[in-house]
Amino acid sequence: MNTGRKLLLLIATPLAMVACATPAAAAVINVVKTASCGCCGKWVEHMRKAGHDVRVTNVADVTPTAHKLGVPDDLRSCHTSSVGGYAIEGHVPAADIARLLKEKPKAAGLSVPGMVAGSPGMEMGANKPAYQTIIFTRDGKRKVFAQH
Ligand SMILES: [Cu+2]
Repeated sequence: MNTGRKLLLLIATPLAMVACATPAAAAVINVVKTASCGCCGKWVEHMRKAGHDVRVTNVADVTPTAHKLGVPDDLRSCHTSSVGGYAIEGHVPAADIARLLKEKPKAAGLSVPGMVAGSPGMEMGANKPAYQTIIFTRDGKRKVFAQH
């Protein structure tokens, strides 16, 4: 290898590493789930693939965390996360979270209520019913944030 190429590699390699480690939407996401929840783990993988720093805490019961973060009971799912001061309930797609963090609306968080087939972490082949991501506030207001 000639000196010129070596030099180029020395410069290019750290740049490439920085580009991989810090995508634009990278954030710290704290996930609270039960140890036995398989689809929760798959959602964690989905978020990690999107470049986020996902930190998982396993608990016996997710409900106290969901209540603390202001998730209404009828919008509950299998796991509760927090990112940038927002609650993220259930299998919310990474793209919705990126938009939330960019737009920073006045809200408590996002939810994909229940366990919708076809949402990230709930892939079931061709079974992909339409579903909505709901945005909600602490005082009980909610509306559709995204249609999938
Ligand atoms: Cu789930």
